[in-house]
Amino acid sequence: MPADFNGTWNLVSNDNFEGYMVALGIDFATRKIAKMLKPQKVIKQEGDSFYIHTTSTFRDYVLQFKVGEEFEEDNKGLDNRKCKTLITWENDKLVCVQTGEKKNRGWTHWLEGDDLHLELRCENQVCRQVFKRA
Ligand code: ECB
Repeated sequence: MPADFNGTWNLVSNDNFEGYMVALGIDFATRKIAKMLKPQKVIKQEGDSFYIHTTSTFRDYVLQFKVGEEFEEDNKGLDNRKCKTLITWENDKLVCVQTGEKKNRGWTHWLEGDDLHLELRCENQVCRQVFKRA
């Protein structure tokens, strides 16, 4: 039985989101707004099928996938670059590789105590986000 990420989660910390956005080429004005946000994640998980809705007052992003099945991701409303995306289990961690124009792009989700962790990677930048149950 893999980890259970189901729930509604609120962002409580967001380390180096600025560096991650710069690596993605997000413009200054958008970064200024984006770094003020406190996004919420709604995660629905049934076995290896996932629905992750990241919501904020500024932009929303929905990702639906099955673990182990590569798909094309459009990153609409984020950097808008298309990637070939593959998410796999590494023990109880959900590891995403986003293959495309940007090197070393991807993310990892895991649970630690009552917290949801998300590490976002692009090129040489790592952003660390922590969420608590709403
Ligand atoms: C959708 C809320 C954040 C909106 C930020 C708006 C503009 C900044 C543009 C690009 C920055 C790149 C990413 C934003 C950070 C978080 C959004 C979702 C990150 C993500 O891919 O989460 C995964 C794992 O939970 C599911 O899509």
